Amino acid sequence: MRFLSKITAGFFIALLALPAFADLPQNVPQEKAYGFQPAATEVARQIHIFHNLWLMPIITAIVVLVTLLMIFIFIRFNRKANPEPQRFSHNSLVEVIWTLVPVLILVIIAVPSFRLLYLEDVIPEADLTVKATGSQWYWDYEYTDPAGNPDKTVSYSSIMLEADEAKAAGKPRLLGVDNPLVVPAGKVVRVIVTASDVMHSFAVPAFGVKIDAVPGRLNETWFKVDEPGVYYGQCSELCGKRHAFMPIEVHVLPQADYDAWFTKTQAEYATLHALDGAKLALAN
Ligand SMILES: [Cu+2]
Repeated sequence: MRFLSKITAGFFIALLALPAFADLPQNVPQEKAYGFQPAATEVARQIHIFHNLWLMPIITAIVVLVTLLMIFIFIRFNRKANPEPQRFSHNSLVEVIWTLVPVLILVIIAVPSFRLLYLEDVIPEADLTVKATGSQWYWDYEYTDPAGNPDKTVSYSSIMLEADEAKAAGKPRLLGVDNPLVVPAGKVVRVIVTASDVMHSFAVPAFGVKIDAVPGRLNETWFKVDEPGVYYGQCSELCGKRHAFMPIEVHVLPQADYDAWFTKTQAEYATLHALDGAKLALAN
């Protein structure tokens, strides 16, 4: 009985911790924190509402109910209190109830869940398309143009900074990269995701985005971030020994800054490509 009361007490103390699901103040994971990072997109906000205000109360109520029933049974029907057990094994009414009630609960969960999946899956008309390719162990980003205009495309690799480099750059360890993904604020960004070698997963928690990167296959998702800022994500599909070291860093800039970045980056990389080409020509 003492053991039981300890478990029960532990359970209720754990319940007290539940209201701590408030959003965290920054865009990076916090020391000793749990719960979600602050939502930066409408999709993430809806995911948080679904989890915090819908799923959590339902599962908490179920856990509390089952715990109370268990405690009641332990007290009321133990060998001392109830030395002569009943011999029946079926009760149709009870069986109908314990089948129908869970079905009803699942339907109550399913309806907003499908609504949310629809919101994530149906991409609004995109202002910008970026292709993210996962490779062991970094990401390639490719800005594509639906009209096929080469002046509007640029591609580069995004590789994690080592601890000392990250410190020097003022970026968080294991999350900062050399060339982040850069997108404009307030615009619908469509992300096409694939992989070059094994499966990876493109995930940015603050955006509510997590989608598998599968070799030979294109997956797509989207996000629209209202507030400019720096957001971090990580590969979320176990992909080899450096799986933990291929983070995703996203800079969301006001449109004018984004345009300036794009022009600058394009010029810079075009020069690099030209240099590479010249080197190749010399080598041959
Ligand atoms: Cu991975």
